[in-house]
Amino acid sequence: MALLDSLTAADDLTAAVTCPDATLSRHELLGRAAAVAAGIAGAPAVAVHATPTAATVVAVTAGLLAGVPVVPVPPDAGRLERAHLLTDCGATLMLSDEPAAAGESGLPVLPVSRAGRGAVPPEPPPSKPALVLYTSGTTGPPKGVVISRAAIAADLDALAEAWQWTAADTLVHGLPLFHVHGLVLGVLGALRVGSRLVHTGKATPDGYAAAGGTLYFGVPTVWSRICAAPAAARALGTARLLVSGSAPLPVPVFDALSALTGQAPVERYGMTETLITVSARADGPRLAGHVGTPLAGVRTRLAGEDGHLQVRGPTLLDGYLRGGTVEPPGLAEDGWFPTGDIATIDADGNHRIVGRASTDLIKTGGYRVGAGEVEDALLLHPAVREAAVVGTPHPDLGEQVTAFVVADPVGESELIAFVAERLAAHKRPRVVRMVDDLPRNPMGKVRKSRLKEM
Ligand code: MLC
Ligand code: AMP
Repeated sequence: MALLDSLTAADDLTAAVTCPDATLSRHELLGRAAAVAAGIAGAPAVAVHATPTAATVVAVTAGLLAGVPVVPVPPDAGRLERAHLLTDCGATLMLSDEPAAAGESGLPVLPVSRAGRGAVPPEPPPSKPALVLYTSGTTGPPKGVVISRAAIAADLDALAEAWQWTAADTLVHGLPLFHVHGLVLGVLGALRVGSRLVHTGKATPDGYAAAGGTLYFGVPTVWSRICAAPAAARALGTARLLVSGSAPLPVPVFDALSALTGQAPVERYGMTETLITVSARADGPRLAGHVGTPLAGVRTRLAGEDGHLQVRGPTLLDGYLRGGTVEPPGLAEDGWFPTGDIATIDADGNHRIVGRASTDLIKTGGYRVGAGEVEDALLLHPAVREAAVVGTPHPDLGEQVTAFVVADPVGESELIAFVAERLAAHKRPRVVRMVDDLPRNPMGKVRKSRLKEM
């Protein structure tokens, strides 16, 4: 079924999407998005100032209706990051109700919430790119991952099957609308399945508890905070399914959530490049520390002695955006995508993510942060001579961004603020440690495993 078929078929007047700024019925969402779509038709790509609002839902839907690739831009992206995204992605317009949303890029900003009602255009072909999601690699600035309509449709249908997700559900979450978790699953999933969506603005325990949903999405940090607020956790006991993903859910959080809500969470695993590929099922076992079995249509295998997880199936990216063209991803010789994660698979097919192959990709609060991008930002500071960034264990965030810096006299908070001005908020180091020199191997490469131990 084409990506938007179910949305365009169900043109009803009941509340479909509730965000802190507005509630929209499907009729309102579709009409408004169609009006915006008419204004962007034929654009090479459109940027969206991706605040957690109904305006963002309208803007993204408009891009999908028009068949114009949507590039969600983190609202807190620092100057450097915003400039990189907006030049790299080739967007000629930004959709937002905030006139200043395009920053210094000079892109024209088209408002979305005052749009009237337009006629729904015909569905674009499934092979067309739907989204360009920017995500960090180990080095350099974030890369644009091009994701087709067909990949999204395949992933959402497989998730709906695994989770018994239907139009009778009310989905609740408070995740950012510029990544796979909050946007693809959290918005497009609800629109495709036909379930109501309540976005809580911020992912707080009280917000989740008050929303009265049947299906909840969260990253492990959110679940850990909910467990620390037992009254809120107990209020989720009436929900049908609590889903965790984007980072490892610590076993003590799995256990606490199970005890407080009376049900074990469903864990699932994915990546920007592959969408969600492995998940526990609504009708299957939910094992702490495990992320379940491959979704329908997805195959997985372990390569090499360490158990490098590779995946293949209909949900993979088209490629990375490079210089205006889509460059195919580096696949193993026989077409499998190397995830960079190390995993084990038990006799029943249950997957366990053991860790990442590279120390240069950090997961903090569910956000993926490339060490190289933060190091590059630190090195722009005139006092900084050398910088090495690693993830170190953090009880709330999983990992925290920790920087080791060789520098002329400069305050740690000055360096943190310096990064914050250039990159998104969660990429700021939480800790900066001044050192006389960095541990290096005989080739001169920084020994990051040594830094992690310090
Ligand atoms: C943060 N703060 C700092 C700081 N870092 N202050 C000083 N120095 C630093 N280095 C500030 C923040 O700005 C914030 O301030 C306050 O400290 C608390 O920050 P926080 O602890 O990070 O919490 P919070 O803002 O509440 O966010 C936690 C969170 C968030 C879990 C809600 O991290 C989040 O939404 N994560 C989701 C990421 C996600 O969706 N990933 C999916 C990727 S897709 P203030 O003033 O703002 O309160 C994917 C595929 C898949 O992975 O499998 O799903
Ligand atoms: P991102 O591209 O931001 O989606 O990050 C993808 C990475 O998040 C994966 O490569 C994993 O390292 C990690 N990840 C996602 N879901 C899980 C999970 N359930 N358990 C452990 N790690 C996860």
